[in-house]
Amino acid sequence: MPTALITGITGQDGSYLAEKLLQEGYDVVGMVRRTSVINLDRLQHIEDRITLVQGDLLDEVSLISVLREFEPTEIYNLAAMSFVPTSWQQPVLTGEATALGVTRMLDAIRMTNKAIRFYQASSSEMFGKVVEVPQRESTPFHPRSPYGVAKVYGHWITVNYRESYDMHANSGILFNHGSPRRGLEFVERKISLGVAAIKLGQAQELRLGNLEARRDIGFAGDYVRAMWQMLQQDEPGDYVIATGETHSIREICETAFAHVGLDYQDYVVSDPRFYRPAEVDLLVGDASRARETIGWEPQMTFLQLMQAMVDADLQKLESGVKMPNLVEFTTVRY
Ligand code: NAP
Ligand code: G4F
Repeated sequence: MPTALITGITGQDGSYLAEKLLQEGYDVVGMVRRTSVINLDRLQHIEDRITLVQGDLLDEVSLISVLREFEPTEIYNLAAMSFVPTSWQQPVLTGEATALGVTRMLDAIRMTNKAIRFYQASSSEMFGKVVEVPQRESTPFHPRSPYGVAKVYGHWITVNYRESYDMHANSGILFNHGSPRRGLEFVERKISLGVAAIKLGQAQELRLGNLEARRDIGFAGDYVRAMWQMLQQDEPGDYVIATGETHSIREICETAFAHVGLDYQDYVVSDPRFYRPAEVDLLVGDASRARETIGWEPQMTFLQLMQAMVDADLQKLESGVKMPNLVEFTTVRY
């Protein structure tokens, strides 16, 4: 059986990708960083079918030893400091993990086995202050946060290792994608959870930042399929993965509240504490290359995604799960 290594396996995408690779018949190895509490919530249902190993993108020695021990044929580098607001508070850490971490992994591959196929989790945040609409692979980058800058570095170092060392190094430029497993602080999950809490009488309002920003949002399960498809091609490349539709945060609220029969205007409060020092106003991707070259298409619509997320959060809260206070937890002091 082929072996695939996933960094960031404890994250949203890591869990969906692990499921996909198991279905495709891989031995799945997941790299997990050391934490004082082991958090494998997203992997509970497949924990006995995967191998977990300690390692950290900040530590190249750990990467080399994981590669030597497990000899993967494919590596999916999903690990990163992935929350944009935190990147202003922790810009150096963001650069170490999200940017230099990519070099550490690419170099570990170069030193152990150059034939390993590599996927880098690049981001539409690289387009930032967009210079064309929709954004495609050729659109110039203008990142608007330390996170976006770090992802631009990760993208270009991937391209450089491909060109310098003839490696099968791929950059997937993925637009926003959520799911019921999305981190609680990202806007579509914060909204689905807020709607569920309000519907059940556990909250009275939902405090958000800029409601006018627009995002192209798909389902994580569809997006991890694209990652796998990229590594099955004879030639490596860069691909935009997006739905081609864009929705404002206000529309996300409208959709999610309407699903439980409520009007968002009665509950949503725009709170300056959630505004960013520099905003990415409009993201909408053109995934034509992915459609034509690797045959990728999204399957879940925006409406289906938001409804599934609200339903999952209703179920979670009804079952008595306690959620953290998102206002205190994610308000960022710049
Ligand atoms: P996520 O849920 O935040 O998961 C991030 C993962 O990275 C977690 O497993 C985390 O481990 C791990 N990690 C962080 N720092 C690490 C380090 N120094 N060493 C090893 N592991 C580390 O993110 P996601 O939504 O699944 O996204 C996956 C990747 O795609 C990220 O690189 C993200 O930047 C990128 N991306 C995401 C989207 C999106 O909309 N979801 C779009 C474009 C690109 P812990 O569990 O220990 O924290
Ligand atoms: O959900 P967000 O925090 O996601 P953002 O910044 O677009 O980044 C996500 O997508 C990227 C791909 O484009 C990934 F690379 C990255 O790792 C991450 O997954 O914010 C989305 C928008 C922003 O414009 C923000 O200003 O929602 C706006 N927003 C309004 N109120 C809010 C809130 N965002 C958050 N997180 N919380 C709010 O209360």
